[in-house]
Amino acid sequence: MKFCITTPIYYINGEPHIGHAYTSIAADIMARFKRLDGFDVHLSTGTDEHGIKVARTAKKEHMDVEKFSDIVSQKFRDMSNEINMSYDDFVRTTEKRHILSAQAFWKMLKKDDVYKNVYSGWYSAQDEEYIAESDLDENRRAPSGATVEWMEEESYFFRLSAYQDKLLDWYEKNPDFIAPASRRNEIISFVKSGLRDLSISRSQFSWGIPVPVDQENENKNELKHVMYVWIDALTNYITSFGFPQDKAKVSEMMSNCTHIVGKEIIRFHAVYWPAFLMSAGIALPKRIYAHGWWTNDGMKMSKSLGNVVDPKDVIKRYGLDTLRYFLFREVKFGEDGDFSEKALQNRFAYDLANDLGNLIQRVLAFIQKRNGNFVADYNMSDEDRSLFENARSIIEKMRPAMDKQDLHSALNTVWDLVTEANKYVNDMKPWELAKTDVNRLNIVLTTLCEGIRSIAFGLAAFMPDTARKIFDFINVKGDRFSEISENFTDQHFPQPSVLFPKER
Ligand code: ME8
Repeated sequence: MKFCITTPIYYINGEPHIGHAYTSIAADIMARFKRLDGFDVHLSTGTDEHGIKVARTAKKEHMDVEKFSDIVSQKFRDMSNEINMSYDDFVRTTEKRHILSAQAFWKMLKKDDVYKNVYSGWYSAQDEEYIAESDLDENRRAPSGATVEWMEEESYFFRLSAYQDKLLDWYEKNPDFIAPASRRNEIISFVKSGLRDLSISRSQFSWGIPVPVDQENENKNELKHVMYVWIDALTNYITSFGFPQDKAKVSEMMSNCTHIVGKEIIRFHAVYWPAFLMSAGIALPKRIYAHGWWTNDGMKMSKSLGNVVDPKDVIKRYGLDTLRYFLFREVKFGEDGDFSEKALQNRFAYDLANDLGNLIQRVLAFIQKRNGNFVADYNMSDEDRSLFENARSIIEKMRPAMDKQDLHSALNTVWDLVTEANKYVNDMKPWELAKTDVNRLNIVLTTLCEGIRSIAFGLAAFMPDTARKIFDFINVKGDRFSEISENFTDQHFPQPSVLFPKER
């Protein structure tokens, strides 16, 4: 079974920060979970490099825009590696394969849907978005707070107005297409309020993909257009699926594809993109999930305020898996969150070092005291069965939550098992059984090892390094959830190391 998942491709006008890392880690967790569950996964990410915003930033830095793109795009690739993102593809919109793909896509739009006219109106370069007069605030700024500039130029238009009913029909027939529900409602009322045709090319600057019909008319001395940066950017998803080569494969991948985006760009993904795809005759994605926004100590993160959280910094001080855990345990995925050092410290000390770290240490160090030899025994009593069964069914419990992108509930399920296992150690007192009843001791340790293995599988998508260490402590390969149902046999465990050392 195919499972495709994407992140937005990030603008390269600034450095990567915790917000970008958040989306990329979320998509990575979903991709890893599905791989462990036996799916054929394709995870794509990348950088959005064209448009007036990037061209102006490069100019401000006195750099050639191509060179500038290479440097900043590389920083996003570095970030993807630093957060241990298991991407299968990294698309740059300046790559030849993408330019060809975007041009082929343009040509597939229904002829009637594209026409030339003059655009006049407001444009926010910061958002790379056309802003309707009625959407300007009292200071005549875009809803995002960005300044707008008047634009008047010849432009190609996409007949978005013709897609209003088709889109509403699609949303109704596919109730899971947009999530969470609040975003779905927001999009439905936006579309119901009426759709205006969308300007899809720019003629006053050149940092973009040439509109193919214009390129073909080169000799005829026509005004040249480049594609509007959003039609260029959205096409990246099918570029990654091999468009325009094998169109059947692209449609198959699209219909198994989930786009993960921040809530501020849901309209582009849930309105414009499906309309473009309908026009081009390519399958729509399966689902679009919009998550919330992170602030820093209650303030919007911005370069000018100097309060942007750098993931590298957090990783250096607390470790990568602490960051990956914190982001999805602290805040329900889909809602806004506030980043605070104190909250991060608490999660590290209580959940990770104390609950999880101690459980692993106390059980596995105990087995070490017995020379690391572990004799499995499955003659369990009712009191052992409860933990054993919860351990064996952990993935079944996580699956429905993961399928709804409810990462928070899935992670809570793992923590319930951590709590249950800790309580079981306290109740069963293996250190006493060692003196009185070695048979019972073997059963208790077997039950605990089952618990630990399941916890590691539950965490494997969220905290891959930590899970790997735990798997190594208990001789488990850890590359498929199906391993959970294998019985432990008699074996020798290596010395476990401390998972979350207090001093870093
Ligand atoms: O919008 N909290 O790129 P972008 C949570 N190029 N997520 C955040 C965040 C925050 N504070 N800040 C950024 C673009 N993000 C376009 C996308 S896709 C075809 C083109 C994340 O660099 C979140 O996923 O502005 C958001 O949607 C994305 O970064 C915006 O990245």
